Amino acid sequence: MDTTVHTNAFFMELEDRYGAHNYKPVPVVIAKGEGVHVWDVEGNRYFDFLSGYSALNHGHCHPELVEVLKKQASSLTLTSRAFYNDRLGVYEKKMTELFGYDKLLPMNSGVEAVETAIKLARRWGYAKKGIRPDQAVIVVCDGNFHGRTINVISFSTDPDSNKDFGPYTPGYKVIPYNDTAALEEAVRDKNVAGFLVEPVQGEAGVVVPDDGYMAACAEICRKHDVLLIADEIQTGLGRTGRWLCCDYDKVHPQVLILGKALGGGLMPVSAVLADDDVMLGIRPGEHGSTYGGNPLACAVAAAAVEISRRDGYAENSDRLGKILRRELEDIRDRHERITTVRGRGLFNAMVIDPSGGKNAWDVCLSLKDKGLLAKPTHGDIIRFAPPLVITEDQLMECVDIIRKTMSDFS
Ligand code: IF1
Repeated sequence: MDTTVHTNAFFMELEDRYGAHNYKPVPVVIAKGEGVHVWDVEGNRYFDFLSGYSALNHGHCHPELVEVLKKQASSLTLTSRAFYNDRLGVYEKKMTELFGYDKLLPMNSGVEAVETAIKLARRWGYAKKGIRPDQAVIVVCDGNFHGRTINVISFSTDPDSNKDFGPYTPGYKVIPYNDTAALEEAVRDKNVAGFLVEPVQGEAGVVVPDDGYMAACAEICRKHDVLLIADEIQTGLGRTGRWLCCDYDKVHPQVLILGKALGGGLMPVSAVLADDDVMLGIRPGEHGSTYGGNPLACAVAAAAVEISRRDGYAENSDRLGKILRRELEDIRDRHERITTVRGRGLFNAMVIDPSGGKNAWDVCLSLKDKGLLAKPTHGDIIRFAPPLVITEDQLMECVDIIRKTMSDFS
C-alpha cells in the first residue's frame, strides 16, 4: 500500500477502526523523528515534549544508537536464556559497576521489571527476614504508577487503571506519598518486605516530594529491615537532572528498577539491580523472559547508557530544567488559569485550572497547532519532558510557543 499520499485523518481512521481503543491520542500522525523533532505525514514539524513518556532521552533515531542496533541486528539478535550470549555479561558488568550493585536481572518492559522487583522482595522476605509463607506485604504510595499488569494495577489508586479489572492481588499496603510518618507506621508490621516508591511520581502529574523524603524513607527502611525499591523507570538516567533521581538525596536503594530510556527509544529494555543477598533468592528456572537479556537489547542499552553519561544528559537536564521552570513560572504569573508549575530537571508539569471551560486537552491541541507536542493527563495537567539532547536555543523556541499558546487562552 502506498502510504505517502495519505493525510493525518486517513491514519487516524485506520487506528480507530482496527485498533483497540485503549488510548486517546493527540490528533497527529507521526511519520518521522530526528533528535527533538518529529514530522507528521503531511510534513509538519513539531518539537516532541513527551519524549515517548521519557523513553526518548536520546531524542529520535540517535545516529550512534541506530548504528549499534543495525550492527548487532545483522550479527545476533536473540538466543533465549537457554544459552549464553556474548553481549549480556558485558552489559551486566558495565551496569553493575556503574550503579554499584552486585547483579542485574534483565527484562523488557518497565512493568515486568516492577513485577521482578516484587518477586525478589517477597523471596527475600521469606528467606532472609523470616516472614511466614504468603504473608509478605509490599508498601506502596497513593497516586503510584508502576505499570499495567493485573498485579501492579491491584495496588494502583487510580480508578482509570484498575476499575472493573478485579479481582485484585493481595499483599499490598497503600500509604500517602511524601509522608514519612505513614511509612514509619506501616513498616512496624513485621510482614513488610519492601517499600516500592517513585522518587518523583510521574503519572500523578510530576509530583515532587519534599527535599530529603527519599533519604528519610531509606533510613526508616534500614531501621526496620525493609527493602527500599526505587522505581526509576521514568526518573532515571538523567531525566530529573541527576543520573538517578535518588542521587538528590544520596540514596542507594537496595533494589533499583530501570526501563524506558535504557532502550534508547529503540526497543523495550528494563532491568532490576540488587546485591547478591536479594538477587540470588531467585534460582534457575524460577523467573525469566523469552526476550529478556537478548543481545540486541544488551548492545543498545549499553550504548544508550554510555552516550547518556558521555554527553552529560543529567547535567543538561539540570541546567535547562531550571531555565524551563523559570520561564514557565513567569508564564504562570501572567495567567491566572495556570495554577502550578513543578518538576525536576526536564521533567515538569503545568496545572491548568479547568474552570474557564477550556482544559489541558484544549491547550495541548493549541500547542500542537503551533508546533509542540505534549500530552494532557488527569484533565488538568500538562507534562513537559523534552528529549535530554535539547539545546538552550531550541528550548527557548519552545518556551515562545507555550507563551503564545497561553496568551490565546486568557
Ligand atoms: C502507559 C504515566 C508516563 C512508569 C513507572 C513503571 C512504568 C511506567 C514510574 C511501566 C510507565 C507510562 C506508561 C504509559 C504512560 C506512562 C506514564 F503517565 F502513566 F505516568 F510515562 F508518565 N514505572 N509509564 O512511569 O513501564 O511497562 O510501560 O514499560 O500508557 O501505560 P512500561
